[in-house]
Amino acid sequence: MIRFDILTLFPDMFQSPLASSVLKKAIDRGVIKVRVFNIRDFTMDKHRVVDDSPYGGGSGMVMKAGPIVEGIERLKSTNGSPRVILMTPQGVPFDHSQAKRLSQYDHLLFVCGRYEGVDERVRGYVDEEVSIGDYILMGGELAVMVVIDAVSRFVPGVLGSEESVLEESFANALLEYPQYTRPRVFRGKRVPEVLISGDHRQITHWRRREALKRTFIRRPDLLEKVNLSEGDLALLEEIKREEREARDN
Ligand code: 6GU
Repeated sequence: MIRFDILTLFPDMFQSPLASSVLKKAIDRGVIKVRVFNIRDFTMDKHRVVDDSPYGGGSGMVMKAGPIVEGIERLKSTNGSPRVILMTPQGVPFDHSQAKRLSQYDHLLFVCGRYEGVDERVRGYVDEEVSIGDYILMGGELAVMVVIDAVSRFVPGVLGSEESVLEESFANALLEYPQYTRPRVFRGKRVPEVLISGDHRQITHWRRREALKRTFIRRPDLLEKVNLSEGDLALLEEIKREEREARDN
């Protein structure tokens, strides 16, 4: 079981992603628990102000430290010791290994930044900062959903055992091989013969080759990090030769 708590100015954004598909089932089964808290509920002033203009001038608004820190401290005092994560484009890039690492905690508390940022003094109350890529989102809300989805895949009981094995594929750092289902011919395009052959050794070989080929063409950077077998390296040489020939023709 893993618990995800979220501090956000927009709790509504979390309703439908958590009410669908695998995450909903995991929540229903009690394997993951998600609670969403409105930062505005931790304000102390009459007008429940959560942001203000930046000292030193400039455009936009900055999220005030007070309500965020109050929220973090209140959730800590009532809920043990969550790992506190600030969602920001300035954070550590999120990837497969980060997802696996975060899944080892039993309690994560995400703080969603909005607007032009949060008061710098919030940083003293967070354990780490996470970004989901090199682009700017309106806020951390969608990024938190991405992180919860990817982390949950590593939590025992969220996926079926077959899917869990599949999860190894990115650790194995290759892109997936092409998949097909019925019909055998779709608008003139046939399913590769080998997949209907019933020859499982051939199918495994074909899939490995296609995975290597797809990775070589689309994400050659991934091949740098992966440990390839002698057989894989031989296939890769074949693939490279084919690609060269295709280009030269
Ligand atoms: Cl975590 N937040 C925002 N606002 N933008 C992002 C991001 C996070 N990760 C990538 N872009």
